[in-house]
Amino acid sequence: MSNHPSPALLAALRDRLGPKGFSSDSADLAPWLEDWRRRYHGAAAAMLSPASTDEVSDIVRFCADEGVALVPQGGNTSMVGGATPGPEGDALLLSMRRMNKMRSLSADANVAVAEAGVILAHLHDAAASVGRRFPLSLGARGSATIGGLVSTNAGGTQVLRFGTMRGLVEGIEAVLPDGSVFNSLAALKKDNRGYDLRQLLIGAEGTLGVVTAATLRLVPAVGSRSVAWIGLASPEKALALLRLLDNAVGDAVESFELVPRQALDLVLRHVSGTRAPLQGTHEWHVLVEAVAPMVAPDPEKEFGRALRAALAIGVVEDAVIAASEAQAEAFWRLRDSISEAEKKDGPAAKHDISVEVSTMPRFMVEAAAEVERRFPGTRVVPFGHLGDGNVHFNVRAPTDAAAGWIENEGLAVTAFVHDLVTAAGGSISAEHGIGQMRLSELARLGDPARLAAMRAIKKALDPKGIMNPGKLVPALDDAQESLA
Ligand code: 2HG
Ligand code: ZN
Repeated sequence: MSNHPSPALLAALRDRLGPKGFSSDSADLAPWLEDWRRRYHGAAAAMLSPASTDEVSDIVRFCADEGVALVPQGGNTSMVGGATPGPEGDALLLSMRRMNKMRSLSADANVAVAEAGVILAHLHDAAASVGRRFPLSLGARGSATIGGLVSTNAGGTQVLRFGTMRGLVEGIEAVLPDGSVFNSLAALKKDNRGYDLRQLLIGAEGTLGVVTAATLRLVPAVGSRSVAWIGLASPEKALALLRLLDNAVGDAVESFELVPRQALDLVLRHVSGTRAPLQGTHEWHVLVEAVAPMVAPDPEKEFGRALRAALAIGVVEDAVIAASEAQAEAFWRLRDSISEAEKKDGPAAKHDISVEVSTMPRFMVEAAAEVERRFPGTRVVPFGHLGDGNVHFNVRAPTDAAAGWIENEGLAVTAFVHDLVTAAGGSISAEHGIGQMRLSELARLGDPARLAAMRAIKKALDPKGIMNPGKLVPALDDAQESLA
């Protein structure tokens, strides 16, 4: 249990950070004390907004001295309440948004060094300005920040070829829970000096320290891209198509996103200016993006040829290749709006699951049938990153569900889904992390050896428990509580 910040600590922090770096004004704090989904409402005595690593280091040192907890936050786009403080009000919110400098950007070295508060879309623009690209992308790219993306090992819609953040981070600078600065920004291809602290900090959700900057891998800019919207009969057919495209155009396929008819309907109903790309009705769709660097020989032709072959052998029901960048963007808007449309439509028990890629089509269809049978009136709308074996297996509440469905019946649905995933050898959190939302489920279903190791690492690096408490690392009694 952490301590409440004393007036002396708050005064010292105010002095150190100045007016731009310290606020205890409730109107300033309010938007940052609630998560994107409006599921978690926290409290904090102040919001600290450092502008440099030195300031972060002093903040952490001052707080460690008094045993006061810190909750790091970037763009506040966590899907699992990972950046929202608890309701007790004894933690301080540590906003990293003012640390938003690109420290360096080199097309020759193929890396960018970005501070934690750099917004993903700004990194995309910066990389493009030197003829390179940072390949990871997601719907929240206009507000998600590098520190949060690193700390959650973010995935998104472009993982297929270049991997998650783990595969794209080449160096890290972080402030550890005693205030010391871990500087490992050098992009060393080989480094065998023991435990890889960088990898430990990636995906640690701020529980082992605060990421202040990262060295990120850049890849060649897009020479041309082919974006297609494809209608098909089943997830099995979708996976067959992915293998077919793999053979035809290799790793040019960078996105392979599954969209069920119901998810498309939600977007068309709730998001203005959207229209269905295909004329007929299809139970399933995939959005495919194939990218070729500047030098590739006529990739569009190969991609079109492969799709026509898929159509001829019945893998695909119908398909349209975007005829312009504007049309490609319109296809992507349909995909990227699913979360928003779903939120507008009503309550759902959300799940972010993975199983082995080859087993996902069958798993998701069978699991959806079992859920709908066991919980009459629910509808499963699984969508997302089929090419990564990761779908958002979201279960919509029955239309006549009472208020509070998520916190009541929804919990039983979640336990049921997670039991099925665990039995299939999969993960209950493929890309969104654990935060506070999945803590009790991780405690209930996590491998005991893994949980014991996580607790031991947390205790060793953060003995006072001041870094983002109540997130990611389950306490021994966390299996009792649950929130979908
Ligand atoms: C996506 O893939 C995001 O669109 C959000 O990870 C998923 O809202 C969701 O369940
Ligand atoms: Zn996703």
